[in-house]
Amino acid sequence: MNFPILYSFNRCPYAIRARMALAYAGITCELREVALRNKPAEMLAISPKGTTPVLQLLDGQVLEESLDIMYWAIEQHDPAGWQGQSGLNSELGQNLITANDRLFKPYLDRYKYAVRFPEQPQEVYRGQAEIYLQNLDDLLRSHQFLISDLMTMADVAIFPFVRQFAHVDLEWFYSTTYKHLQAWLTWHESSTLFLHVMQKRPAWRLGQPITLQSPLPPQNVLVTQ
Ligand SMILES: N[C@@H](CCC(=O)N[C@@H](CS)C(=O)NCC(=O)O)C(=O)O
Repeated sequence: MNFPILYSFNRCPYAIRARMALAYAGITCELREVALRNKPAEMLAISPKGTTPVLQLLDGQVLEESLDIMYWAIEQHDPAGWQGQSGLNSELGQNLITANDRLFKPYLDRYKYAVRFPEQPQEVYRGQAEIYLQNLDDLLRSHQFLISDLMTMADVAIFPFVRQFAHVDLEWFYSTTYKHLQAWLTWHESSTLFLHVMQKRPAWRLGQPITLQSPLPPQNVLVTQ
């Protein structure tokens, strides 16, 4: 094996943030696109919990949480300072990511798959998620990105989830007063980095030719706005 292997699902927000961090950090990896309904035995053998993304490193170590993959990637190389000025443990960044993963994501799931949660109308779930979105919009009022005018890990870790939320009802999202959040989302969705990691790949099968995810060219890494 010449490259770390990433088991990934194209539109999974956790996998998107992992792929973005790897491409940003200049890491080439073998990309194995997974069909969630038919997970490859090779992935389940190294990560029985069966979620994407999973990264198998060259020394055999397995990272099976998207944030661990992001941390590992930017510890290897952090060309535009995603760790932020206060380092990896920027308290605000950490808190925002934790709130995204633990509070916002469950509401997002209920909003997106409201038919599976008939206890409340869809708008109720949307309203619960909006408390978090309002907080992001307030932060983006004062600077271009969540923590400052520079992009950090928090922006990348959170953006795929806001994207998923917006796409449930794009017309509604763009009709709201979250103007800063809308601009931030549009910026990320059209960024070279995002488009780079969203290239479609056929589902992986053992024995097929290897598909690589290449690093983002250095000239694109440093563009922040
Ligand atoms: N905590 C995990 C969550 C990953 C996750 O839940 N991924 C979803 C896809 S977006 C998944 O694989 N779900 C399993 C399934 O649908 O079978 C991480 O951060 O990597």
